[in-house]
Amino acid sequence: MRIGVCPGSFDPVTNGHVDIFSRASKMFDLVIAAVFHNPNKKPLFTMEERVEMLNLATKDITNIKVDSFSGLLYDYVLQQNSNFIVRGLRALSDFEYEFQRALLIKKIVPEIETIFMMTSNEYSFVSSSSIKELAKFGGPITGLVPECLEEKITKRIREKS
Ligand code: COD
Repeated sequence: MRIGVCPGSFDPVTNGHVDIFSRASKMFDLVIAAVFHNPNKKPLFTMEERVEMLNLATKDITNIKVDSFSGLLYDYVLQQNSNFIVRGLRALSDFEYEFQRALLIKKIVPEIETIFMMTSNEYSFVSSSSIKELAKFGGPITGLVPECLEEKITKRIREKS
């Protein structure tokens, strides 16, 4: 069984993320959307909320599992019996960071391949941080995040601002 792991913070999940999951689901038997628990960061949404939101956002993808992990990504990938990390690429700035990480992981665990998927045109400018900034100042996030989560995301961002 070919398993692809899509790791991220997903704070919050955007349509750019969902687009990557959906396209990856056509390449793998199972896609795992894995939320990283970073003890050094204070996210806008708790781990449980991010997992729940991902479950709602991906309800139409039949071969996806939502999970969370802490520690090193490559350990998690191996624990899941996978050899594939799937990452999305937007701008050149993504490339530099991703390139270094992929090479580092490859050096430590040669059997793990990192696969990069180009962002779709309509989501190339979408990021969790831009959603947070936009909503904070009253901008519209319609079409940038899953419709079923729009209200929850807007409400939380405005409450915390
Ligand atoms: N279009 C396409 N792809 C997108 C878009 C978009 N609009 N927006 C985001 N993406 C992609 C990102 O490029 C990324 O691939 C993925 O979606 C998730 O994005 P984020 O921003 O939610 O998550 P990140 O990039 O902050 O996640 C970082 C990790 C949690 C993966 C990383 O910190 C990690 O692996 N941590 C574990 C510790 C570890 O192993 N460190 C590395 C040692 S080498």
